[in-house]
Amino acid sequence: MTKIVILTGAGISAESGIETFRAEDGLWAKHRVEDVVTPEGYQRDPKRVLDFYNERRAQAASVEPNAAHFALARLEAEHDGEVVVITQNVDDLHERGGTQALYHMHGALSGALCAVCHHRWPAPMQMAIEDPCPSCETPATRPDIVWFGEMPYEMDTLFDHLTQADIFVAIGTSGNVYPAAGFVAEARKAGAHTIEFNLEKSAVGNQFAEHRIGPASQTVTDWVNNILAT
Ligand code: BV8
Repeated sequence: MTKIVILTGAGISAESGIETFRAEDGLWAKHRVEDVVTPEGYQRDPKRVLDFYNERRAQAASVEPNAAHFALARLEAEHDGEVVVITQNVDDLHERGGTQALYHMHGALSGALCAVCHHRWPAPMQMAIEDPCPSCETPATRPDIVWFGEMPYEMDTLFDHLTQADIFVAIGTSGNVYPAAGFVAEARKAGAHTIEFNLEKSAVGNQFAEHRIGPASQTVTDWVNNILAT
């Protein structure tokens, strides 16, 4: 019974119409990272940050999961071993594609967090900085998202999954951001077979035993079909 652990990045959502970070026309071409994906940026100009995530929350709500999301849900439903998806993405396309065992290690657009008392609640579609926290009533609302310099969620659990993986797969991630980019090394150390699905080799591509180059909607679907056929 092989356990399969899958890490996904912005590239798995690209064919659904959600821009990635590092493509020429991507998010980092329009916004400075330090302004919108750091706690300092939020302190400096919370409205700019909330607007950035309001825009992405609206975009995510307007697109659909693609064949790669559905293929991963089918793999989880039909594979006889455990399948776990760890996503760096904050959209809800894996959920809407049917994946159950899912970790949003960088948080999710669907979550709101109080920057003062750390209360969490379901995010409204549009966040406003004057929204009072439902718990402490301070107007300090922020998206429940992990910014640079903040600790990704459930890291102990994620490392447990990595050490138990028989197959570790990374789909649509450029391998620039840690600790996610270090997962392949952890999985290899534990003896997993490693496969990278991308349009090109990522920054940690040399650490993978196998590469499937092409659009994830095609390469992931083909991979799942032949895993389930054997
Ligand atoms: C932490 C928020 C510690 C959500 C994000 C020096 C060395 C090592 C590390 C560091 C360092 N200096 C600083 C660090 C730490 C830092 C980091 O890694 N910096 C990098 C830039 C060097 N990391 C952190 O700060 C992390 N926290 O380390 O905490 C700590 C310790 C103790 C106590 C407290 C803290 C937190 C990192 C999380 C930051 N948040 N986003 C959001 O707004 O979305 S990062 C953001 O970029 C995403 O979340 C994602 O994780 C990340 C990478 O993006 P990708 O998903 O890879 O997307 P990208 O566009 O880059 O690539 C897309 C890929 O898809 C491409 O390869 C492309 O070819 C491919 N593709 C495109 N289309 C397709 C496709 N593939 C297949 N099919 C297609 N159709």
